Amino acid sequence: MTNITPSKPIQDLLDRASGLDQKEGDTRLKAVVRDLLEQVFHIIERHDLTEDEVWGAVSFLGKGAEEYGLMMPGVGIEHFMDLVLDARDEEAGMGGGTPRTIEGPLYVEGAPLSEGSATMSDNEDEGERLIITGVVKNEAGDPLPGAVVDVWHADTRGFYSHFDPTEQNAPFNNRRKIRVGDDGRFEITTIMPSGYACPPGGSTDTLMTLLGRHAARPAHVHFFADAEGYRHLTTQINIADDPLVNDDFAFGTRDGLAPEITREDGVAKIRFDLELVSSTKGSGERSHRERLTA
Ligand code: MBD
Ligand code: FE
Repeated sequence: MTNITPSKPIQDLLDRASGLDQKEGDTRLKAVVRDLLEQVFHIIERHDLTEDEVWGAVSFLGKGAEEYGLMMPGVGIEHFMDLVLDARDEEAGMGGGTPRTIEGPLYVEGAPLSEGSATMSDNEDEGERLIITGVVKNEAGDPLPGAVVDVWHADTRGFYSHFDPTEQNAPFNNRRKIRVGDDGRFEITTIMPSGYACPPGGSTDTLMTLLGRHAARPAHVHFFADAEGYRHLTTQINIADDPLVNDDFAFGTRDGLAPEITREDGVAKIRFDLELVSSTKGSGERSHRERLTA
């Protein structure tokens, strides 16, 4: 193993490559780019990477670009961001509420809005009927009238509308927004989703295979929750009896996010309350990541 990265010529190279010797440019970005480049240099040396490996990595990252939305959760960065945000909230004395967890890449802006309750399914889907009820409330347990929950999930094959390789999902099938009334309650009538598997042979699937991992998620239902004066919440419930519930390739399962399922007359029922934290106690609005709008 060589170790030239700490040497003066390479440290000078890093300074120049990241524009530290230039007046123009973005100071914060320069600092980040310098650290990033130094890590890359260090990794190349530490693992004795060959030219072919370096260019192979460039090619992989280039071809994989359209799957970065899957790669980020797959390698744990999206979950890590949740843990960082948790730690920042905690540090500021602003912890609590329903745990956040990853959004994933499959949200679509523009779902139909209804009051209090919604039937999610537009497609005929021969699956188990599922009813999810809950209350949007604050830390004191008071309901939050006017709060909006935005819900999305896969169909019984694990496919989402707008991302369905078979194109059988109607636009906004299994995507709804619900505005809650004075009691804070929402009721979702839908069909039990299946877990999600990354496109076979795609970049993420390939990377996971090379890491000796699988590329699948347990069945889950995504939520955004927003109320005036409260911190935005991005979360999910994972279906507790899915075999992958604690083996999610995207690390989305967290304590408190796999609520009990009860079954009555062939209908599965889940109770899931969304507890929001006062935004005078927190940073968070929803991230401005790129999203599909339809
Ligand atoms: C999903 O449905 C998802 O929620 C995540 C995080 C990654 C891939 C597919
Ligand atoms: Fe998902």
